[in-house]
Amino acid sequence: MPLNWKPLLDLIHASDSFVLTSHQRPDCDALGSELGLALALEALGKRVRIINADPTPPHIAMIDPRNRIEVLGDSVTAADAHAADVHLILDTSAWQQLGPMADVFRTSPAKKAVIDHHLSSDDLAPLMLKETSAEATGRLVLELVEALDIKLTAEIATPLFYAIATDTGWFRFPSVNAGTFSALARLVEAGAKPTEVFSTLYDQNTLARVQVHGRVLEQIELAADGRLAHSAARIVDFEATGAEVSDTEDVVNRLLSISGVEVAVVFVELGPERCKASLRSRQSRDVRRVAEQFGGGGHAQAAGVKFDLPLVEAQSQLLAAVIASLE
Ligand SMILES: [Mn+2]
Repeated sequence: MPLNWKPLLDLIHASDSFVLTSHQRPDCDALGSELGLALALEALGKRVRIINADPTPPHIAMIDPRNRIEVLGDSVTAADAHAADVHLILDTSAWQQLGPMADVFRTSPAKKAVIDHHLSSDDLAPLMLKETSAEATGRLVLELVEALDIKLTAEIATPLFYAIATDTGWFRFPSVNAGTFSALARLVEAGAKPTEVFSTLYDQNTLARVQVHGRVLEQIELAADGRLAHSAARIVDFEATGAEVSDTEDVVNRLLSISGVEVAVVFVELGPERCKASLRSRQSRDVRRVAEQFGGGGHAQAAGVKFDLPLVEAQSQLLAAVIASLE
């Protein structure tokens, strides 16, 4: 990848203290990039704090075994962040995604740089190290660590493995190439353990979660000649299983795995006149446009809508719009 790391290497070598930040609702690429880079900079004798706007979600907390990521407003203030020589933003280049850290960053007297792979881009800092073809920010951090000539340890390699594995959907997204596997090989040689990473991420379901998925899968209906699959999790399903609404998060992807299905929708009943819907689609279809008709939004292949309507009413309106979009 043709990024010129020299200006950032110079900045790093000339500085002593660093604050690393990423986007709100941080994912494994955000957190893994922060942790990998923090440990690498510490290997150079630098002082590093990781300060995010949001806490690490509990289901990925094991990426940070020493619990060193701080949350703005909890143990750390804007003034603490301003005390650093350098402020680095990882895995976003949009002011909006920084939440309350945006103001901290804007008003900081620190030198600033961004390392990111997203398309959307504000001019956050004079030093923007962006490579939109990179499969993960973790991949760019690995390149930086190697450019700094720091020995990869298991501690540095493991969070970077989390970052690349999750941002590539475990090595299957179109961004993946031979270079991805060569980077992963270096991380595994350094001590990252794919089996352990996978297991800490995906073998942590509760019985209730698996059971509520079962109820959603049992009720799948096909429409539009098998091109639309839809189902619902009702209040009664939550009561029967003891599952939480958040337990239904990814079940919609199972509906999309049915051969011939182009759009999948899972409704979740939240109350007598309140529900939401998750939409997923294959690349030929854009579900964001359908979601936007009802005030929702998201991405072309993954969108969501909230309704202040009874479940049956929301179902008939949204499914009619999806079917119309398939014509
Ligand atoms: Mn990312």
